[in-house]
Amino acid sequence: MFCNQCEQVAKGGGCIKIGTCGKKPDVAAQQDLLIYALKGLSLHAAEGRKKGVIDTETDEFAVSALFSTLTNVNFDPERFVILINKCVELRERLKSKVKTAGGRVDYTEAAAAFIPENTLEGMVRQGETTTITPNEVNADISSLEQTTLYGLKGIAAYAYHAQVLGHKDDSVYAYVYEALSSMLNKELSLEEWVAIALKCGEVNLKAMELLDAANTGRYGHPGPTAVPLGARKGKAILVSGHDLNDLEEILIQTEGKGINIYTHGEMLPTHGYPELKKYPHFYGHYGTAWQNQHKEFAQFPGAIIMTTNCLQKPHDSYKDNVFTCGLVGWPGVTHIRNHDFAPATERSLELPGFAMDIPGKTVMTGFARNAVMSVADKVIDGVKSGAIRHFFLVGGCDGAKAGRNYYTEFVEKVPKDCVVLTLACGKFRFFDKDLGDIGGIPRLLDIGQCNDAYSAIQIAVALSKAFGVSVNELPLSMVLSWYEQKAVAILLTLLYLGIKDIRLGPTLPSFLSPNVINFLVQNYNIKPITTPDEDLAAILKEDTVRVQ
Ligand code: SF4
Ligand code: SF3
Repeated sequence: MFCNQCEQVAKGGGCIKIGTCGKKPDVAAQQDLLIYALKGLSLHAAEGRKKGVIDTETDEFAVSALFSTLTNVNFDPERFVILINKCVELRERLKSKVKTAGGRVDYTEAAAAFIPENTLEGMVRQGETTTITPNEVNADISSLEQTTLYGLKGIAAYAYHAQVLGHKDDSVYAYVYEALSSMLNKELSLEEWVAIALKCGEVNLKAMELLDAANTGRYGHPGPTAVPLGARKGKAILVSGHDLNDLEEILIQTEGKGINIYTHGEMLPTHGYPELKKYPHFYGHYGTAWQNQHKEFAQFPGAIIMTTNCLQKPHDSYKDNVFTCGLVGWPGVTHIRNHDFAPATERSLELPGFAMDIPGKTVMTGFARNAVMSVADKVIDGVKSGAIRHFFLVGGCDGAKAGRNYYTEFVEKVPKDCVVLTLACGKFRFFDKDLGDIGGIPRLLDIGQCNDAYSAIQIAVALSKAFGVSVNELPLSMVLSWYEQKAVAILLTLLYLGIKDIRLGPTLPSFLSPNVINFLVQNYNIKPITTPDEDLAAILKEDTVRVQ
């Protein structure tokens, strides 16, 4: 196996024996084979678009399949067998439609006509021949191709959540096919790959916009909400991942059953949505970010439902309490089908639940774009009067590496006249800190999940309009942390928008070649994080220069 798609990549720039994430070589090979099959499908789908042939099932399948290969989503080889076979079945159906419409179907690329073996072992062998080899990794074109592939996986995650709620846009699917089929074209130049990678950022903005419209359209705009970190006496279900639709179903199906619903990890911001927080049994938040689940899930006295990433290998002590749904999977863990959460509900009733009320502090969430813009006047006055000196967007993924303490320390050291905006699971390093407020505006504002990056971008754009300057000229700095491929997609979007001076950590992606890194530094002034003191001093000094 060779995988380098996330920040947890093994030393040497690739996981080659087993993933640090727990991904085994058979699953890695199947993921590679699924991507290969999707590239073949994409040739036909791209051609189909030229002839007006669009197959909705194929479009939705393609993004779901891509999402299933994102870090910490599916570890179950049997599920990949189904996905690979389905991919080929849909490809053949599409091919005949394209042929009927007068389109080209005689591609010489092997992926366009690939037939999977009929056993798991056979597919694994086929997959191994499609795996990228380490010596390809540092070539610049290969680096841009990998960046695009990982960005595509991020796009797929957003597009998947949006399409589940009925929000779709053909430009997103069209780009997915265009980019995947480009990976079969070995004639493309470096410049062409730079354009494809930047377009990934543009299309991701669209996918995030779709998701924002899907979530706010269905569940309302999030508003500031206090979320208890303690527990309420009674039976309990813990919901993790990012999918609001799954959470809503769980809330509906547990109504009146005496079960309290708790969020874990990236589900925390869902407490801010009017159409979710109306359920009286939607109680509070339990635990922190994904990498702490072994400890936290073992202690939770109820059923645990993983709606999306980030799943880690469940320990035997709590494996029977874990349920997966959507694209998430782990061998031997019960998978919820057709939104029927009865197995999880039944399990939660067998488990003890919380024996008594456990008091705890509360944290605030729900400062998405609508909530922040509703106090825009106060924010603008605060900046103009000098009460607010600078905004820091400290956002992104969390992970297990010790270097991620940087983000905790950074937030602790942010001067009192500055505001910290945050999103995604990296916030669990500081989410329960009381940073106080500036003239009624909290100094720590939780915009939401990584899936709400669109909201953060809209806030930045609104501020730039209000001050009549570009986003780069605002007293706003982005200090980001990455782990999986949604972060790659978001980063490409920020570059597409021309955002400069991003500080990125805890390390730079291993799939970026030295020349690609140089390109990013020269054109966007991307910087690796250093120390909180050094970075804060540099940012605030730049500010002084700007104000003068
Ligand atoms: Fe390694 Fe990350 Fe790939 Fe898992 S997803 S195998 S940790 S690079
Ligand atoms: Fe976290 Fe997986 Fe990226 Fe959604 S839950 S931000 S890492």
